[in-house]
Amino acid sequence: MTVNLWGYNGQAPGPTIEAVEGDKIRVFVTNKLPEHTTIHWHGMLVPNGMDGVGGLTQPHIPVGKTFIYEFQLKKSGTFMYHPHSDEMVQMAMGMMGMVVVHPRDPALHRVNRDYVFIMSSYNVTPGGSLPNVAEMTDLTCGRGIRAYSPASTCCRRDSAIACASGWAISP
Ligand SMILES: [Cu+2]
Repeated sequence: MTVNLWGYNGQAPGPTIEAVEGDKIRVFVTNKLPEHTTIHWHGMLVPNGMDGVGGLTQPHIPVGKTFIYEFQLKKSGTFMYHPHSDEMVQMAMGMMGMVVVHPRDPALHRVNRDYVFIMSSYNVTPGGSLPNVAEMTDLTCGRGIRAYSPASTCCRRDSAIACASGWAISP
């Protein structure tokens, strides 16, 4: 079965961004969708202008244009990114991804390997190739507590995403 989704760098969910606490990251977002978009950094402490809420903290990124997000990673943890621009449609089309910020101090929460899972469901009619974006497929999944921060601006569809991290602890 092949389903046409929207995503990042040709994939949905988008690539996992990994960096270290204290690093400054720069993300170039070129909008190749048929409508405007943004990226919101779910649960992350970022300057207001980098928070990605279209029409509120920044202008929507028009079709064909590039916006550069640049901010320092203030805290370690596992986070999400997704649009806050027609988000019900764009997330239902697959636009979401994860950010793993490793602690600056490797002795903090020492792990051998960090696994990230992102799960979402799509309602695709048999024989079809597009998700039905009007279908609310949420409320069946849990949410990883490390991926949620009450400080972030959040959208209802976030409950459609189950985020979890697994850690292989050294003996
Ligand atoms: Cu969110």
